[in-house]
Amino acid sequence: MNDKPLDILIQNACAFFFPEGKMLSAASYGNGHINDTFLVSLENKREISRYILQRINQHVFNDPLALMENISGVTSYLSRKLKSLNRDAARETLTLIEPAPGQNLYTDQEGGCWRCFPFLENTLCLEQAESEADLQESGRAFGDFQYLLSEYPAHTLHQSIPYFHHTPRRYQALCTAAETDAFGRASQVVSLLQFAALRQEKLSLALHLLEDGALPLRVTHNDTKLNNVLFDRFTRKAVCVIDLDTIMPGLSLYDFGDAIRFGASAAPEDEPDLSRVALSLSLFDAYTKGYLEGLQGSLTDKELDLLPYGAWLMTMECGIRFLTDYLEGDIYFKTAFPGHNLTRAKAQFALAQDIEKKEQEMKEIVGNHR
Ligand code: ADP
Ligand code: GN1
Ligand code: MG
Repeated sequence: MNDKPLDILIQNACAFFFPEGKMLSAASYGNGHINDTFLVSLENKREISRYILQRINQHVFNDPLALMENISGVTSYLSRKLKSLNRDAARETLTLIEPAPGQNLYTDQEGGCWRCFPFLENTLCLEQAESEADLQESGRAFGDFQYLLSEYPAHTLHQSIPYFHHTPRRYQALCTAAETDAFGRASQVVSLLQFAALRQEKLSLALHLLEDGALPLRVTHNDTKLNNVLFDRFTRKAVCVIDLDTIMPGLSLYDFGDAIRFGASAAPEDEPDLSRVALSLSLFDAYTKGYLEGLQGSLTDKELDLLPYGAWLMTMECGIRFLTDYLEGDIYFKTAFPGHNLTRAKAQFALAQDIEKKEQEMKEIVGNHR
């Protein structure tokens, strides 16, 4: 790391979380699109250990205290629950580092907010499933996570991002961004805007069913990408669901759908060659099997019926969000090259189109596992 001020901010954050510790090294880590994540190694009480230190993205999360209250509440609940089931709480849930009770957030001289977790050693974080078993495992982990939280007092959770999966609002934001066209990019994306406009009505279905009481509100993770699960390096079993920033009351369709969007696609979410973008039905099958196993039969018939729709909805929503960010000048998602958000949006819409063609097969697969 060459950035001197950042180096100092990291050292100060380590001094807050480990008043008696000595930082040995720190480096940027992982492929998250939102927070600044660092792997730090430090000596504390004569032992060398590694930690994940994160600077919270305050453009995305504008109430870090509320966000940390959610994470603290959920991780301590999960820890108690796992212990009561004789499971390994130190490994199967994230644990916040607190130098004193309740002190899990450090605010630096610039107003940046930091938190710290033990680095889960001997784990793997996958950007793409290498086998159907990998995806099935991630499904089991997210299903289990939702199951473990099924009695969590949902009303105590803050909305860390209000209207996060309110797809019709996401579509409205896209229309506004296209009308404003602050970066003169709208003319390049006319066919993508048309693609979304043609599907506008179908974007509201899940929320209508929620309003009508046909779908239950649950405690959901809301960001169920494969790289938000850690796998045991030796057994290749999923051990821990991470990235708990968006835990909020939501629909099971969101968690199922987002995981399919990312993990059951034959290509990465930013694949430039659209001929390679397609839903893999074998990966869809594997995830469905694992997810329903983890949930131990707790979904309603209506939720099961709508799982394929959830996959379509989350893929459309993510494409809409990438496209909006492109039109707004790439201010939300981290990007690696100019036009990255546009490439991502094109890939998501291509995937949504393929999902439309495979709806019947997806329904049959869900039918086989219910
Ligand atoms: P973002 O919100 O930016 O996606 P994440 O919380 O998902 O941030 O963290 C980014 C990456 O850091 C993860 O994908 C994973 O590779 C790694 N990571 C996060 N927490 C841990 C942990 N406790 N142990 C090991 N790796 C972790
Ligand atoms: C972001 O934080 P990360 O990289 O796990 C985003 C998700 C998107 C995803 C697209 C808080 O997830 O909603 O689906 O990128 N998280 C937030 O890859 O907006
Ligand atoms: Mg993440």
